[in-house]
Amino acid sequence: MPVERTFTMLKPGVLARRVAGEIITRIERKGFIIRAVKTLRIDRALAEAHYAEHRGKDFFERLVAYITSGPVLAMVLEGDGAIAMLRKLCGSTKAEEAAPGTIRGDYGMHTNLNIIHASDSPESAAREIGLFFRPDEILEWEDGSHDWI
Ligand code: 3AN
Repeated sequence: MPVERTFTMLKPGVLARRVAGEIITRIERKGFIIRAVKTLRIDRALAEAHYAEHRGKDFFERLVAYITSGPVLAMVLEGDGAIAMLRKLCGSTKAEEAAPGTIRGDYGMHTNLNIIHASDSPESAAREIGLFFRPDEILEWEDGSHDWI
């Protein structure tokens, strides 16, 4: 699998519920390396840019209202096949379909309030990383663990 970067965001509620550490632990334990991390409060313009593909859908306004309702924790993750791997770790979009053991399956009852975003393609990952991080905020270093992760 090629080494990829992906974008993830722990959505509002995660910091308030004090579960950010648990979720980051799952991500790290799987083998992803954190290349960048920040907390921020998303404004409407960034929310609309991030979710541009959903503009016009019936849940768009609720989605923007939710994502701007409190601070989020954004990260750039790297790993072999990272984009598909993280989607698998997150589980299905619909709360009732997200399997137990996945992040969405274990941390939420409502699709419109799901707690994690993960890029769905290399194009989305590049676009989303660019929306949230400057190049100099993404750290490059060799941690020496590639053979065993
Ligand atoms: P994913 O986040 O799994 O890529 P998308 O891109 O289809 O799923 O949807 C983006 C976000 O919009 C979801 N994470 C979820 O919070 C919300 N969402 C998606 N579909 C619905 C829906 N039918 N009703 C309410 N909210 C939805």
